Amino acid sequence: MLADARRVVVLTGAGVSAESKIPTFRDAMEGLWASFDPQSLATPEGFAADPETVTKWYDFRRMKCREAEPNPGHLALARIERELESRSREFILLTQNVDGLHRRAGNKSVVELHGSLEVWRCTETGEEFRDLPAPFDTYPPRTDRGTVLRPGVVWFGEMLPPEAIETAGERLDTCDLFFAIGTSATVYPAAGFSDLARAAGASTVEINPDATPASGHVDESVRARAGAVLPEIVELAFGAGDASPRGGNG
Ligand code: BV8
Repeated sequence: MLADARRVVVLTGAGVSAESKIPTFRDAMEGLWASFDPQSLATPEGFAADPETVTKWYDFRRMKCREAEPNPGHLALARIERELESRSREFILLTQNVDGLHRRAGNKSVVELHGSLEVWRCTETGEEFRDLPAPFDTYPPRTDRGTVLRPGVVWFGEMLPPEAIETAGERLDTCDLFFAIGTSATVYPAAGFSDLARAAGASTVEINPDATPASGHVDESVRARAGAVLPEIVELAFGAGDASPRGGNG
């Protein structure tokens, strides 16, 4: 299917980064965070109630992501983009992950549906800042004007960036092959993307060691780890080739 596809859409979730030792959303509550519920930390209400704890949690995750490296699953997705591009075919990667690893692995056509840990936004002006020194020295972090910075991620109950939704909708409506990789298919609107792709007539494939609510709706449900099976899929489709990282330091 991949060798013949002309318009590919890939959706990824935290499971793709699990093999880079980045805890998935639920595991992120390890250790000192165990006493907090992610739904309370990843919401505007949680931030308003306790900006110090919420920004500490995000800065802790930002540090973990900077220490992490792309894994074979990330590198295989970067090769898929290169191989399709060299054949003048369409590829887009819609990620729910906020860890920046897809760009570091070399993917260029990436839509960060839920924002990024590297982006911090002024709560007064909305101005965005990237590549701020990590870790912050005070919580919540502030601009040099003293205004509070929030993580540039999409919290539960917040709208996704309109341009991300628009791009995702356009690509899902015209794709002929859709992958959902490493996502629990529980968070909307991304959880509904496999149904949109199917309605557009695309072949749909899920890659996840566990079953998810989407497993019964896709054409192929591959019970495997992304880092193990994606390199095999790429070799089958495009032959042996190099999967060395080409990305900038994101
Ligand atoms: C929205 C960024 C319109 C932040 C995230 C009631 C009130 C309010 C809202 C709602 C409501 N009911 C429903 C909603 C909508 C809500 C929603 O869907 N809630 C769910 C819980 C029911 N959605 C929203 O609020 C979205 N906005 O809808 O706006 C609106 C506005 C107001 C009111 C209503 C609607 C915004 C959603 C974005 C939230 N932000 N992330 C941060 O990261 O801190 S979501 C976050 O959790 C992740 O991005 C991810 O998407 C999600 C789940 O995280 P994980 O479980 O860790 O990861 P994942 O799901 O990907 O699961 C891991 C999978 O990998 C597992 O299946 C595992 O088996 C697999 N795996 C493990 N190892 C591997 C592997 N797979 C492959 N290989 C491996 N090695």
